[in-house]
Amino acid sequence: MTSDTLKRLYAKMLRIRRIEETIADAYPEKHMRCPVHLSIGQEAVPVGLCDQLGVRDHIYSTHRCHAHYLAKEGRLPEMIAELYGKVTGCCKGRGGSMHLVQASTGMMGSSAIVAGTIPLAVGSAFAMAAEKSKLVSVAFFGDGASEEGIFYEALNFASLRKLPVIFACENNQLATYSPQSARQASTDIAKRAHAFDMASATVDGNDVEAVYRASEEAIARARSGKGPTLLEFKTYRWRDHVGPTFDYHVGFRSKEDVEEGMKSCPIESLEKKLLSTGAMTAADKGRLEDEIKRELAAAFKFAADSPFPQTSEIFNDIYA
Ligand SMILES: Cc1ncc(C[n+]2csc(CCOP(=O)(O)OP(=O)(O)O)c2C)c(N)n1
Repeated sequence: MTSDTLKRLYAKMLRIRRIEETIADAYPEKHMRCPVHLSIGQEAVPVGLCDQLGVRDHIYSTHRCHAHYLAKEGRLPEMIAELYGKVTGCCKGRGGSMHLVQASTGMMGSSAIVAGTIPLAVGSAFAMAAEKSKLVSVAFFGDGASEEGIFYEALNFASLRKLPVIFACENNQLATYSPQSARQASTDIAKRAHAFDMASATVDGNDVEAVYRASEEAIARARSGKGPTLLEFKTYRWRDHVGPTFDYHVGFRSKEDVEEGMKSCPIESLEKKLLSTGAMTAADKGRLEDEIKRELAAAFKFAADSPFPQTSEIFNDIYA
């Protein structure tokens, strides 16, 4: 991979990390009155995959959707405004953190119903195939979602029709506070594709280069009409399942466990590589940090200055 590509991936991961850290820091101010599920530690997956998608390719996400929205070039001010419940938010302030949608950038939906968006991604791929468009649809979901029946129905239909869809499982080894090994008879999620004659791979989800390469292959397979791929990215969630802090108090993992997990930080490892090869200097990194800070300050100001929706609009944009 060229150093330009690596620097771009690094910058995207760092930006998402800083955005989520800022959300965590600002959360106690109570301007964001929705639950937040942070992806801190998991940035390599959305960045390595979405970097190779075009604006017309579709992605679908979950309750943990900030990183997906941002990696797909979702606009930051509209995301923060959405978290503030403001009318300028990407869902007019009606969705909050778990329901980020921005059709213009190909972020087609996210939902708190575990596995709920997997069939929607298959539906997009069905339409893309019918239109012979060479577009790709991606379903991001967690290891917990792979326990839902709809996951298997979606795999079957996608493989049967050779649809251009990528099932991107972010296996952070936890569903709320329950470890994967306590819930699943086999923890090898990628292997489940075999039952449907589907291509699959297990990938180090903390290594953005590995994510990029595996995604490149899956995207090429989808665009050339050869069908879906199930990618299982092994990664690690640093913060609490929900909320801005950590979850040591819950008792299922210790501070030491989390510190061990943090050693595979996708950003730190790439940063070391870029600095040691001279592809990036400390001054370059400083400039990047300053740029992100300025962007964040402007986005939070935009959210704070925006109006709330009018009560009279409450029945707009709903099915009834
Ligand atoms: C259908 C359904 N069942 C249960 C829940 C409650 N719930 C919310 S998040 C979550 C865990 C999801 O774990 P995973 O899919 O691994 O995603 P992660 O939170 O690790 O990103 C559960 C069980 C829900 N929202 N929807």
